[in-house]
Amino acid sequence: MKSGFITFVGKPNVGKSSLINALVGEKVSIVSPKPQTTRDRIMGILNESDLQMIFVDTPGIHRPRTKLGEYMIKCIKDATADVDVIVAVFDASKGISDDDLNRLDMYLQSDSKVVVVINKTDLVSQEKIVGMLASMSEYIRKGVAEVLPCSCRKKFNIDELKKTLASLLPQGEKYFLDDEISDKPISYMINELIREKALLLLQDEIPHGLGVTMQLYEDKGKVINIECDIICEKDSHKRIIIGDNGSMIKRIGESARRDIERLVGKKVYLKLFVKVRDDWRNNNNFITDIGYSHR
Ligand SMILES: Nc1nc2c(ncn2[C@@H]2O[C@H](COP(=O)(O)OP(=O)(O)OP(=O)(O)O)[C@@H](O)[C@H]2O)c(=O)[nH]1
Ligand SMILES: [Mg+2]
Repeated sequence: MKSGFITFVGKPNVGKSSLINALVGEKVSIVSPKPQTTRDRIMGILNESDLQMIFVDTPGIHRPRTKLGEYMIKCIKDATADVDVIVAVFDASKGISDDDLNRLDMYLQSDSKVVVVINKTDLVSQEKIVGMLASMSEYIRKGVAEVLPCSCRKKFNIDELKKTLASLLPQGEKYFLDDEISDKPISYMINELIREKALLLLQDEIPHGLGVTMQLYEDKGKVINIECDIICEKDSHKRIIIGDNGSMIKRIGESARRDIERLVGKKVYLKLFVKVRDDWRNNNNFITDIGYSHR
């Protein structure tokens, strides 16, 4: 039996959450084209008869400007300490910066094994990929266990990545029960799905300031009644989220409900409300209330 923790790190939007969802085969972490979609440490668990892989998703590395941002950076630090493998993810279309390389050196100084994934290879030429792989050869000498080009979009090398990561795990017993796919409760996953739909449907200036809290979860047997608040920071945002005659909130709700029904395996009645909470991302108590806390 092999088991262990594998943390994915990298800049915002490189595809960390997409890779973890592809490896687990379920949507455990939300995905959007907007940077800083993931705000927390989220575990996605893959079980096989003789193997348990615990993939740890993290927020994208950025310079924090709010208390929530500081929490996100702390998540990355906590999630890279004492894990079996650190997977440094890069976006092939963006290249690898000196900053990225400094961080890679830092991971190599830890006790964790280090794997490099160059994701989104579908966006660049074969030549560019070959060049990036060549530039990584020095890091193989420095101790990087493997450098893998991947594409979530084309499902390229995902199985190869899984095999590589499994081979790096130590012998050990399972940490989670076989039917668990995440360390987060169902309410957290539902709130996140609603946030994902809002991120996908709303304009650029609003999404960073959005939060979702659950007010009601009532399992009536065949159906589940759920009520959630979408929290934003300005009245003008509230108007946009609601939309003309409630059209936008309706779209967010319908799209979220479909995903939630898939997750819970039952019919769902979802009611959404929009609330304004001035500068909530700088209010530590509210950040904890909204579910961003793993201590
Ligand atoms: N073309 C292409 N797009 C991809 C690939 N993998 C992910 N994406 C897209 O890239 C965007 C960001 O993906 P995420 O998985 O949310 O990225 P992330 O690194 O988790 O981002 P943060 O949580 O913000 O740090 C989404 O629009 C994905 O659909 C890929 O292999 N190719
Ligand atoms: Mg993410």
